[in-house]
Amino acid sequence: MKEKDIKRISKFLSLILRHQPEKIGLALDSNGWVSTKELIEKSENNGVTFSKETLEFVVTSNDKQRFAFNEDKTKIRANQGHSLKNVTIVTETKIPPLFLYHGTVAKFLPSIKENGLQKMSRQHVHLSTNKETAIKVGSRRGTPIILVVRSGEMHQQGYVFYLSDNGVWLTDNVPAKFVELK
Ligand code: HQG
Repeated sequence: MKEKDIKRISKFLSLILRHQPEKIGLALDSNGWVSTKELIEKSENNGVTFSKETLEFVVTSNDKQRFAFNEDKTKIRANQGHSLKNVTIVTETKIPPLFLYHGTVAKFLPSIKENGLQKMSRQHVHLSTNKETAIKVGSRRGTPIILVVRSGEMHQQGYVFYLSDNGVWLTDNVPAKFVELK
């Protein structure tokens, strides 16, 4: 299978499983799952055709492990990144490392300095344990700026963190006083 086709299906899955399942007449359950069979059928009805084997390949080969099947692979969901409001993916709170990183771009800095890091259209602020990931995330929008979040201190003060199944640290918001410019 061509890289280009894998990417196209992966992007389509991100759209459907994180943001707009209704676009193809799907509804996610309260934990973000949909029937694998229904996903394949409804995608095909909407002009995006792939087999179960292709779907499995896209899921397992995904660079960020964005998607996951349940045990018997009858259901699939995205591991993080949702903008849909009524879906709960991460439930277990976790103690974060002392510092976490966030990649952004210069034009957002004045607002971040004033308002802290906000979840914007997603369910959570996304943070990573390593700078390299933050550089990649920031690079999606231009020259990356890396921010360091004093997550250990936040935790001590009662802020709650979650860790998605694919290793992304999530929190509701990061007040400006915990954010440092690297
Ligand atoms: C910025 C991708 C102004 C924030 C990535 C970011 C990630 C503010 C943008 C995942 C702000 C939101 C998430 C404030 C935050 N004022 N701007 N107060 N607070 N921002 O896409 O973290 O490939 O919702 O810096 O790799 O960029 O899709 O968040 O630039 O893991 O799996 O507002 O999405 O994953 O953008 O990316 P996003 P993000 P996937």
